Amino acid sequence: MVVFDLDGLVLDTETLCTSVAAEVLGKRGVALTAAAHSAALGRTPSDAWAAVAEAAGLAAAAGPELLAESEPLLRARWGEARPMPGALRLLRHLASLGVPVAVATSTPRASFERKLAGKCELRGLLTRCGASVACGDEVERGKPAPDVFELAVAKLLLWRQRQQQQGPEAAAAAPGEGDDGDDDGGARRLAEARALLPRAREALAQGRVAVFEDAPSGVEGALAAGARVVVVPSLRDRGAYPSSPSVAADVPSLLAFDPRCLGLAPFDDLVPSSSLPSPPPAAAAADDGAAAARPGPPRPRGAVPLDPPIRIAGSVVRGFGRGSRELGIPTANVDPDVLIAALAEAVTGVYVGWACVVTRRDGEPGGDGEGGSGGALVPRLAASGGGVGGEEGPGHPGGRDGLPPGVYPTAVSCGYNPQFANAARTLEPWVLADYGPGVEFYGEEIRLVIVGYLRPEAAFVSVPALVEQIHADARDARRALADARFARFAGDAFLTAGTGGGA
Ligand code: RBF
Ligand code: MG
Repeated sequence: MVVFDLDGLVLDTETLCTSVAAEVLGKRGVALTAAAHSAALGRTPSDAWAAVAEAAGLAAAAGPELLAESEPLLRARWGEARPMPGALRLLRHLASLGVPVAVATSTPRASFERKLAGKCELRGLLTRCGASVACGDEVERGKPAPDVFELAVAKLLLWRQRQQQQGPEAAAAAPGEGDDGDDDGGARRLAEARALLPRAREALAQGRVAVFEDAPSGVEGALAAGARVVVVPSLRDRGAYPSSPSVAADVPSLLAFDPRCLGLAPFDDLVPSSSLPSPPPAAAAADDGAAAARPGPPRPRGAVPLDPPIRIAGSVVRGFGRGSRELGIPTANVDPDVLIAALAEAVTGVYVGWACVVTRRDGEPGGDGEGGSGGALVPRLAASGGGVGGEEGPGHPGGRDGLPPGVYPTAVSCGYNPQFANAARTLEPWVLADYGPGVEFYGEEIRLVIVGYLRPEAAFVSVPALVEQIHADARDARRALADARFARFAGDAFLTAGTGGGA
């Protein structure tokens, strides 16, 4: 049995919560500090706002006020929350294996419904076992108490009991299996599930339940319930997470999770990348220390397909200047504000994708990437040679500085560059083309369709070892992008359309 947390693990609600929290705190002249964020993560809304109020040094009464003020703002925006990368893939895999899944969330039932409204496949996968969803308003104590995890398991046991009594079809279609805890059927089912709590605790104690969590309070609750825990941290502060032998895996992204660590069949969707031997192992991985200390089974060489791919457009900003000067790897750093809006703070890793650079034709110097303002945006090629399958070679018309237009294979690094312990997250596409000297993208708009995940970010024994790994990533990117599953995205309308409207 596998139990999923929702917020920050399956759904990117973090970005929304952070923006609304900043808004309501801002009115009081207070900023959302890392400590407040960390204290609130994973908790029920009233616990979360109480923690934020306390961390911000506000009066105790501010907690309920902040809750009341934020609730309508969030309610209107839950639909915007996107699935976290790798969540659908994992849920599809578990469904194909017939592994029962449940949800244990701090969110109240009504918010759960709003967050998943319109996300039919995700909702279907999360609720396929008789809607075994335990919500924050169905238990006395929220996380870090174990209650909501125990209730989720009890709901799964109830589903299984019904299946055995009535056969699978009847259990799936049983009346009263709606999710609404308010109607009589829902209330009766909740009572029936509660009656199974002792058996749920037994199953947990026997190690038959794995929980996926992103928040320290959730990890604590899952461990207290006796579950094996897969930690996919939303916070960079490793010290915030309890450690325990019951932590089955600690991965920076669901995309890096290998089901074999729970004794399940591996994924079979990897797009083959480099045929070369694996690069030298990382000495340490600052952004996933626990995972590095406990290496799992060897990772197969290949890229994990992102479905849907991640589409990002933004202006190119100056990075640390390290890329080209120190490493010989000229990355075209994307505007950090675009990155913050597009991908949850916790999303990091090395990816492969397609890129094109878009130039303003009407003499607009590009500036701050206000896509759509000013003159027409014309896709052009970033550099010469090495285009799609080598077809965009010399002689292709257009572009300035002799750089023909086109779409290029790209290796993308997203994260905190643990080798250099950066404080801020960067999105650094390395457009794989033959750069002439002095080619600059600064101020221009880059469009990216990120289609595959290669590996977690890491720190290496030395900078040359990092550079060697980055070159291996580039080879992996070229090889994987030649596969039909990735190659087709070179023609993605997001890249080829001539108008703005990116980010
Ligand atoms: N930086 C790291 O600290 N760890 C990495 O694992 C890492 N992987 C990268 C992979 C690729 C394909 C690229 C283009 C960059 C990577 N970087 C990584 C970022 C690199 O450190 C960065 O480009 C320079 O520090 C310049 O800012
Ligand atoms: Mg969470």
